[in-house]
Amino acid sequence: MPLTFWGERLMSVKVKSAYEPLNELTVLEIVKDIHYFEAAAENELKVKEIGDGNLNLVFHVEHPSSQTSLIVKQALPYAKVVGESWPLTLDRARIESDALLKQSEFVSTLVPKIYYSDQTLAITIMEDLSDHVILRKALVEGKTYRKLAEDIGTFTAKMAFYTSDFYLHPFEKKDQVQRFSNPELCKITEDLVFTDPFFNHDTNDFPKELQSQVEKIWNDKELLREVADLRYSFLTRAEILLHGDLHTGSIFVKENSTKVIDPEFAFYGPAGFDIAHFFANLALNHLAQNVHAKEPFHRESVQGYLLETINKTWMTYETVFTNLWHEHALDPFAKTDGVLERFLHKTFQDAVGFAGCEIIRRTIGLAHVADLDSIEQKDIEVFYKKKALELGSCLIKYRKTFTSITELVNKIKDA
Ligand code: SR1
Ligand code: MG
Repeated sequence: MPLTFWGERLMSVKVKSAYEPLNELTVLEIVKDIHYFEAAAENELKVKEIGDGNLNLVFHVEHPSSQTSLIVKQALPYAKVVGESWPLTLDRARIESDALLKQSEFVSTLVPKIYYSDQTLAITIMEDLSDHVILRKALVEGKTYRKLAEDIGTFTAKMAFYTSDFYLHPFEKKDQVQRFSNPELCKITEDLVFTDPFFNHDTNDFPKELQSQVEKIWNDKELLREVADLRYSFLTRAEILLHGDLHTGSIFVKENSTKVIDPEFAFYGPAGFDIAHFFANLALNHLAQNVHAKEPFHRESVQGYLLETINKTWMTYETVFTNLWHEHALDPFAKTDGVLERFLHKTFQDAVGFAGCEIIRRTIGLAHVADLDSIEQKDIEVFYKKKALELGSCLIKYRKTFTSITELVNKIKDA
């Protein structure tokens, strides 16, 4: 199988002829084969497995004395979070490197650089971002980042516009839909976000103290009808190339820098989905700050920052998308009054509903968030999880009554 290499030193090398899970020794062999580091540095390389996500192996490779480093990410043929009983396609490594390449066309400063990718081994070798921290961890610690809203608003708006039918020729758009067909990873979202939490399913995970709140969700027919609509949108509306998993664990930050990582769930889906996941995870952190931020002044300031980030992200999204539309839209109705506004309005109301689903699944589904799970005192954890379920249900059921970002921000503030 031909290998692909991106970066300053273009080359084609064959590192392994068949898939095998890597370890610290085999990672070293591969890194040496691609000659990323100077030959003299190769005997001094240090390798460490640092993956703490649900699905993949992640190796950090460093040459300490020259302070050069890179990341080797390898997809495992199963979901690490569950084990070998949950097989999972290796094609997600191709999706991830293709999505990173596509994102680097439009938002190059907001994604890691790729140096090399190999479909046989299901690896992507990329820029080391260890001078950044994972946003979720930083937010739990009460840290704030000034550029975050503008960066995520820009990322989501540019990716939405440039990969949509408003910009692309219909043949190109349909080619891209095929290239990013990602059925197995979409199925995870269909099940874990849009199905299992709304039924008595064995993947769900919640404290017994939440049983009656959870049953209320399972029995709320009005809620279930709305979830069914949102789920159907996710299944059928191939509008834009989504990151597909844009929670705060998929974002690296440092002062004045934001990098969106891990687009292995990328696929063509409904435009409101990514921004919804960002909002939902900020909303969960906002709830959790009632516990994590002990000092009232600090709590008020961190929660204010989270709400302002949601507000500013949407305002940036609207502005960036609108400017691109006026400059570059090829759609025959682009200049018809109200067409853009209607698209943005629909995207926003969808986002409110998708955010509700994400909030509920992160509270009672298989994959939780540290923001709420790290609350040490059980009764307090349960109290805020109940609040999360109420907020999520309200966003899903009443999403069509939300007409502005201020209304969403106020709802999260009052949760
Ligand atoms: C089995 S994967 C569980 C979750 O981790 C990923 O980051 C996605 O959010 C997925 O739903
Ligand atoms: Mg991930």
